[in-house]
Amino acid sequence: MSYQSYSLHQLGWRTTLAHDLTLDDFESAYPARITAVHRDGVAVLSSRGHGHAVVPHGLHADVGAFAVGDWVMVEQSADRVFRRIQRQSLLARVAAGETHAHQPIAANVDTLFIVTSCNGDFNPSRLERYVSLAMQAGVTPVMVLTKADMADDVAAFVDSARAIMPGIEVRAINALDPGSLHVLLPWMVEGCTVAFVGSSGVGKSTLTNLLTGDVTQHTAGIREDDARGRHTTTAREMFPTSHGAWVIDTPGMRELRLGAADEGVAAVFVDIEALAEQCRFGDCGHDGDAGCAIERALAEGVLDARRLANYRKLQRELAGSRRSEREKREHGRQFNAMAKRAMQDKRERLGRSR
Ligand SMILES: Nc1nc2c(ncn2[C@@H]2O[C@H](COP(=O)(O)OP(=O)(O)OP(=O)(O)O)[C@@H](O)[C@H]2O)c(=O)[nH]1
Ligand SMILES: [Mg+2]
Ligand SMILES: [Zn+2]
Repeated sequence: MSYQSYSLHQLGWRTTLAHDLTLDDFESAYPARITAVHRDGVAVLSSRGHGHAVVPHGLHADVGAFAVGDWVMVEQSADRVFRRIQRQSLLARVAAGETHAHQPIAANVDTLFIVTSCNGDFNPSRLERYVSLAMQAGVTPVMVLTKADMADDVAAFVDSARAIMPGIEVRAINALDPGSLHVLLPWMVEGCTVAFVGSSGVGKSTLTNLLTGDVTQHTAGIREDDARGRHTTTAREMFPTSHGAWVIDTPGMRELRLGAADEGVAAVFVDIEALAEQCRFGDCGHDGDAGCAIERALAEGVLDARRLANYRKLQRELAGSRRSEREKREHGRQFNAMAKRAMQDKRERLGRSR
């Protein structure tokens, strides 16, 4: 890895980021970009070069407080994060388990390379989730189909990928061949940030190495029997590329649970949402109701049953996540009310004893 320093422009600074800053911020601190998040602080890059900045306890309280790609202000006098600058975009998922905590994947990303392979990993329902994630965050999704060198019918994979969302960009690639890198170059613009996501073993780190022109990231073969990877990459990290763009490599995901991604899901399933508007009744349940445009499209073969089932599944998940958010808020309200009552009781008791 090189230890050179970068100008703000090279690091991807946008003038809009400064809207969140005051003159005071600039007097005592300087902007830096997070390249990795560690337990005891963050790795940063700035006009001063590479550095490590500790995160004061109060700032770290929130699990998702910092993400790779975040801009932060670092104190001039100490290598300490002063505060985070408002994000332009955030890719986040809901952590596994019952807590529904949001887990950041990467911040300030321009393009999300959604990586899958032309093999058993290819799964349209999972890809619809990834594209929803990008659309929700306002990040451009690009579908990257690796292992094109190993498939008999690459065109069939490309066609299925194109059907995920109208107008989505799809590129098939052999990530082992530096000569095929040109298909990703349109998004490798100076100061822009791209991130790779996808299952383990699809070639995210192989592509990262190709773009950085380095072998910084370890890669490993997949299991022959089921095409599954071995979770080789374990941390998210951002690297410079020879094209001046930034690339974020991430660990392979087992599942992608969406949080409040209503708009993202609606953007991916515009076809189904448009059909629903053509149903005869406004409150159509799309389940045996008369004049249902969705059922008609299914019967005519215009709409794929798998796609509709996934849309319904995602709608149920979104409703679940709205419910859990409401419950969290309600819980907070009950707690506040209880604390207020306790304070009142105490005041009354004190008043009586005087
Ligand atoms: N033939 C072929 N092999 C590939 C291609 N892309 C990746 N591979 C191989 O697939 C295996 C997995 O690649 P990685 O880059 O480690 O995959 P990853 O997505 O980073 O996986 P995790 O870090 O586990 O999430 C390696 O053996 C790569 O050499 C490709 O386009 N063609
Ligand atoms: Mg990897
Ligand atoms: Zn209907």
